[in-house]
Amino acid sequence: MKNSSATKTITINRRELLALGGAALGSPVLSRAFTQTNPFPQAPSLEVTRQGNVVEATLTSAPANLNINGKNAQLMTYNSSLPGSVLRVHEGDTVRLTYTNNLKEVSNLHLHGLHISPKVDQPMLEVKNAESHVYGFELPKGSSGTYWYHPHVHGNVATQMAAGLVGAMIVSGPLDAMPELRDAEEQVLVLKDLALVDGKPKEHDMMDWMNGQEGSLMLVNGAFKPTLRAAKATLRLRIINASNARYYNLKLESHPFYLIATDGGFIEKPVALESLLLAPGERAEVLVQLTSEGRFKLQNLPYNRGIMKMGGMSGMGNMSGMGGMTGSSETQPTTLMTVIAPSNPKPLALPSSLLPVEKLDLSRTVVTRRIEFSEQMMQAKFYLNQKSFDPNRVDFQGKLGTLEIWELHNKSDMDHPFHLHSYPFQVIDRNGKPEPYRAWKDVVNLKKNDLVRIAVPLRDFTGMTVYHCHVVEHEDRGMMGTLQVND
Ligand SMILES: [Cu+2]
Repeated sequence: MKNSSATKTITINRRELLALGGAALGSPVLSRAFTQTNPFPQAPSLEVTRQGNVVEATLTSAPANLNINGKNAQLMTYNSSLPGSVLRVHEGDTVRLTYTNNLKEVSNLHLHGLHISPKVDQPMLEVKNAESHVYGFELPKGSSGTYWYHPHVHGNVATQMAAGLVGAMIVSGPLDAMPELRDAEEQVLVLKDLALVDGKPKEHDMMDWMNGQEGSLMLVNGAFKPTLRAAKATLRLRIINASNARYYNLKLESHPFYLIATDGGFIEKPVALESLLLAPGERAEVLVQLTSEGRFKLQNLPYNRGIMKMGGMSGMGNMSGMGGMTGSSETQPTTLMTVIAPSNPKPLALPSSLLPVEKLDLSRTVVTRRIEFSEQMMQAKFYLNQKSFDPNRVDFQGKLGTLEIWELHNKSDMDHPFHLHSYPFQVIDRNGKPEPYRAWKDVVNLKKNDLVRIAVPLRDFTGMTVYHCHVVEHEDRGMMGTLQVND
């Protein structure tokens, strides 16, 4: 959130309240003072200039002091806010995004999830201090959905994201006009945890590099446990896991989620879910039907991703600063935010169908590749096919316009979320079990021993890009490979 009065809380103690007189007790103003100490901050929109379908915007990464949960924090931000402002664009738009780096270290932008050329979304590009780079691209038809942006310079990703460099990107499209979606209350939820020590991002220690760093401040749009007073009885939540390593296993009290979109946009019809697991980098859009008045907690349920625990770590190097600051893998549900339903809520009907998702013809597959995930935990080294990332090595060469199957095999002891840039894929099956619905994805989680098969159409763009684990510490420590797509 902006460093403004947005985080100001209204506090009033019992004596002051009594002094105001008993008659005031039931007044809406006072009850709000008690229930809404941290208002839900709407993710601000990035200012854009639009001429027809040409959109221009600027993003600047720089150090900034922000008020996080009532305390000053020295972070790295896009345009001085946490999260960065939402870039809102439309299918078919031509976007000209000028990125300026005012950090004292190299950075760049990754436009996570967009099907755009790797020559634009260049993972190896380095934008130095005080330099700018223009990202120019066109948003393909059918790409409406929830995306995000973050840095991608190998070796700097984990520390820069841990310092706050994340932001949302929303591509709208024709389907958003259907009444069941248009008339819902849309909210963007950027889930970003922070590990702060003395108001600064905690320095990564060995455990952080091994497990990926989790922060005990689990923020929603930069706010700690905010309260959303819903104006409408149907919510459309666009949820982004923008955390370095934390998994979110979400549940809203007394309400199922109706999944309508995954990483790459709409699915064919809503799918009811009791809980929703989002690995780092993943997104989902869900509808929530608030059918009764009340306050409902959005909780993060415990999820075991197989991380190394302190107990087994005697004799390790620098373990300082662990304690409460690295709140990893909670064993109890944690409240992320609270939703207050409107009075006399009458939710909209669910859409009966959304968007057809292309059925890929797997008989046309030209190559089947295999990627094995492994780790040397004690050295915090992570490998794909026994190799550490080398930007000068081409790991896979693909042919433009062909369909590939990739077999992702997790032979390590912890979960790894696999991410491929520029080319969205579909999950075919997991350990031989077909996926329950068709969806475009750019992140898929691999549990220990999982063998997940994905179908990867190499469409529209040639160039060199990367695939990697989206626990960004693992990416920085080698768990990344290169894909060269040729004519
Ligand atoms: Cu990983």
